[in-house]
Formats: sequence, C-alpha cells, structure tokens
Amino acid sequence: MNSHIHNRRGFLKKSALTTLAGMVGTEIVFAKNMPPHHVPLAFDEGLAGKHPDMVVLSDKPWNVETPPHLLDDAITPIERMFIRNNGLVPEEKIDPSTWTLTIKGESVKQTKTYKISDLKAKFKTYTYQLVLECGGNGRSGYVPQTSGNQWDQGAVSCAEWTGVRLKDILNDVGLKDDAVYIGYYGKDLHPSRDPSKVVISRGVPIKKAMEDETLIAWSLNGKDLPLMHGFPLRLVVGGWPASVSGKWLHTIAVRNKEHDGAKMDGHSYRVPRQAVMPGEKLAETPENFRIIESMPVKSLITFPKTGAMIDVGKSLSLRGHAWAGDLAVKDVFTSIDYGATWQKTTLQTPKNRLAWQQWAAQVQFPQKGYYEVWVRAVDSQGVSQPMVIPAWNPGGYLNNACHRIAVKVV
Ligand SMILES: Nc1nc2c(c(=O)[nH]1)N[C@H]1C(S)=C(S)[C@@H](COP(=O)(O)O)O[C@H]1N2
Ligand SMILES: [Mo]
Repeated sequence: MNSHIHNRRGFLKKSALTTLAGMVGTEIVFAKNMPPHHVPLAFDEGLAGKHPDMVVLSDKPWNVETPPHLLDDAITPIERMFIRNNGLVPEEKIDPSTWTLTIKGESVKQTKTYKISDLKAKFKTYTYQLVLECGGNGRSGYVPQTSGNQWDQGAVSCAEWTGVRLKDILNDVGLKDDAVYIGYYGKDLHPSRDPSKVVISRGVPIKKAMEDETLIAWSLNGKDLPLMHGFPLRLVVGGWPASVSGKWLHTIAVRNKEHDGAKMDGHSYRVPRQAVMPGEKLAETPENFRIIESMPVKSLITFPKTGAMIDVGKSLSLRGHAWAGDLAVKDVFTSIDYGATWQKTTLQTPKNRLAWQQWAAQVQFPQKGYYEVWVRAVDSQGVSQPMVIPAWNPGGYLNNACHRIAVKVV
C-alpha cells in the first residue's frame, strides 16, 4: 500500500506529488490535470507490490493472474500470487490489535470471540505450504465460454501460511454433536457497497475444517498478510477451491446443515452430477449440481517460458510443480510428441500434505523444428490429468487439461 501517496479511497495527497514523481523516476506531465480521486495506474493499490508481468483480468473487483513461468519458485512469493476478489477490499482502517474472530452458530456450545493476540497466546502456531487454486482456474479453455473470470492457467499459488489450527479453536469453543459444516464471513464489501449484502460466505464440511492443515492464518511467507490476501486474518484450506479460504475473516459459523451463505447455491462452485452437453442449460438444483470439494490433479511447466529457443543437439532442462487436491501426486510425465509417448520425470515429495510437488526433466529433441512439450500428472489413486479439456460445465470449473509450452529447436 502506498498510503503515503494516496489514502484507501484513492485520494491523491497533494503533498505526495513530488514523492510520486520520484517513484515514477520522472516528472508527471499534466499532474495538475489529475482528478482528485484518480489513482495513478502505476501505483494502483491492487497491484502494489505485484510483479509487473501479472495479468489483470479486472480491477473492480481485482482479479489478477500469474503467467505460469512466474510460478517457478517452490514457495510462491507474494508479488507473484494471483488475486481473486468477489467484492471490494475493506475500506475501513484495519487495526489488527482490535480485530476479532467470533465462532458462533447453531452447533457451538457457546459463542466465543478471540482477538488475534488471544489466538497467538492460547493455541500452538503451525506453518504449512498450501496450494490455493481458484475453482475456475483454466476456465478460458471451455467452449462455449462460460461466465466468470476467463482465467488461463495462473489462478494458483503455493505459499507458506502461518497461524493456528481451526480445530484447536473449535475444540476450545466446544461443538455440539450435530455440527456438520462451517461457513466464513469476511469484511469485504459487496460491489454495490450495500452493507446488508454479503459478497461471499462459503465453507467446508466439519471433517475438512478439523484437518491439521486447516489454518486461521495471520502470516504469509513470514510477513503479515498483505491487504489483498486477507489482512489481518484469513481462513486457509488447502487442496479445495480457494473460494473456501475466506479473507478478512471476522466470523466462523458452525452449522447443523450445509452452509447456506452467499455463493454456496446455484451453480456457484458446483458442477453437474451427470455430464451435460456443452452449452446445455440445467436447472440449478442440488439434485443436479454437487459442491466442488477436493480439486483434481494438475501440473504446470514453470521453466522454460513458452516460446523458448534451444540449440539443436542440446538437451532442455524442464521443471514445474504438480498437485492433486487432498491427495498426493504419484507421477509426472512429459511428452514432446502430442501425447504419443511419455517420459517419467523426477518428482519430489511434498514439504507437507497439501503442498505442491516439484518435478524436473531433461528432454532431447530428435531434430530442428517446432515442438510442444506437454506435462501430465497422475494422483496417488492413479487418476491422470486429461490431455483434452475435461467435461464442460456451466460454471467453467475444474479444467485440469495438460499444460503445454512451445519450444523451437534451431
Ligand atoms: N472474503 C473473501 N474471501 C475470499 C474471496 C472473496 O472475494 N472475499 N475470494 C475467494 C476466492 S474465489 C479465491 S480463488 C481466493 C483467492 O485468494 P487470493 O486472492 O489470496 O489469491 O480467495 C477466496 N476468499
Ligand atoms: Mo476462486
């Protein structure tokens, strides 16, 4: 946040003009014409601290994705993490020392409220590397096009989250026997700015909520959460659509039924129970649609970048990551002949459950010319990524088709 340049609502401070010019590295011509509410693009808060090559899909709300070659690190740096907001970032001043988390709902024995300092003092702190992938990652591959952000391959990250286990908090609160689901509430605003409207409130079954790796986190890659990623507190649930990892978290409801918050209904984060024809309209009932739970097996080539040129006779070093929702990845293969033959790569074990795994390969090309390198992962139950786009669905979710890059041997 460039709070010394402009405040949360984007008013440019007059005194900041000189600083701003300094940061741009040159004079801002026509600065006197800048409207008072104007946030200079170069410093727009959504992109503050982000890598310049991130791809902006929209800015109201912010939806920003990462090109695959920027995801080369084992732990995704904050500047390379995708952003997916359904509404507007909280505009109030956030003070972590007064921020609270309330656990309530039909299935708690008592309602209890904790300050962040209480969480830190009362419960053991854990750090996990967790894959967060938007349920709509890969949506742009579906024909006919479905509504929603047209993500390519980059709505995924695996960063290091630090916080306390949700299960430790829930055990401290005390649950009734009928607890089956949790739902989160965050402080972001509905795009209409109507405070009575909740923009998103999703959740997971109690079994997933009680897993060791399900965290209430205040830290990302060893630093305070950035505002865009949920400062000061966030639910983090690895392996499931990242929409269940609620940002700007202030309340968790423990439910005696499936959570019925915003974006739990219709075809939101749901897929048809039975395959449908591409473009087919289907009544949006729970009989027809199931909630997406564990994400399917997937992989990325993060090096080299597509379009790489290599000298004939040289072998090419390839690398990337693979992940499989709640499961581990068993094998990763590459192909240079459109899937006719596959070579096994070297695959590392995950740092912890629900972290992505690194793979690496050396590939030889038989002659000069154009190639595509494909990567395909197989999960611990033997299920493989498809080589073609998987079943079309009205929400455009779960496209886990093989990632590919173009290589020219010269
Ligand atoms: N409060 C709140 N939490 C949220 C969202 C949101 O809009 N509001 N978006 C969800 C969705 S759909 C995704 S994919 C992830 C994205 O997390 P990130 O922006 O930190 O990468 O946050 C989830 N948590
Ligand atoms: Mo998402």
